[in-house]
Amino acid sequence: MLEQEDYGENGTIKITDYTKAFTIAKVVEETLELKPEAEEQHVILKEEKNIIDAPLGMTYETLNKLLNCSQTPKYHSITESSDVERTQSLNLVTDTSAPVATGDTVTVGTKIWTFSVRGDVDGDAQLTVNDIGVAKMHYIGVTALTGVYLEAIENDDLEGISVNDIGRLKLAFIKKIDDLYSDLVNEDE
Ligand SMILES: [Ca+2]
Ligand SMILES: [Ca+2]
Repeated sequence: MLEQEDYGENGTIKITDYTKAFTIAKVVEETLELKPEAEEQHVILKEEKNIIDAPLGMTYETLNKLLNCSQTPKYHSITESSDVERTQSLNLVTDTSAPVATGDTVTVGTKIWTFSVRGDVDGDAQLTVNDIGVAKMHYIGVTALTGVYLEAIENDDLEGISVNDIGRLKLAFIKKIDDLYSDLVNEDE
């Protein structure tokens, strides 16, 4: 804390003690918050996991409008190289009209959040038969998904991957439900 005597006549701070000088150094805030309207658009910030949930098809542009960041956010997407080793790298997003995919990131200063797009389990920004396949492999224990990829399957109110989560992926894929946020419908309809 600075005491009254630390201030000079015209409000300037007299640095007599360097430990005080450090405490008044401006801390660069690196914050990301969601605007109130984000929730109704199914964008959810999972603070403790550094994950942002987004719906299928949402573009970086749209997402960007729902974020309040202390600095200009930068978006990166995973692209796979065409070389034999198929290495993956994160590249700066230049086309903001493209949809966000599971595994993409947003950076504010030095802080990074990763996107999990509900239904996009394999990270290609779409819900295809492959997503259902990857989800099933996880469910039967052949592979173990983690992080944003696991989060992308979670689409009912119960925590943990159940047959219902997989079922809802299928229903959305065959368009029996409008999207992964719809209430369950009668499959016989
Ligand atoms: Ca996908
Ligand atoms: Ca679940």
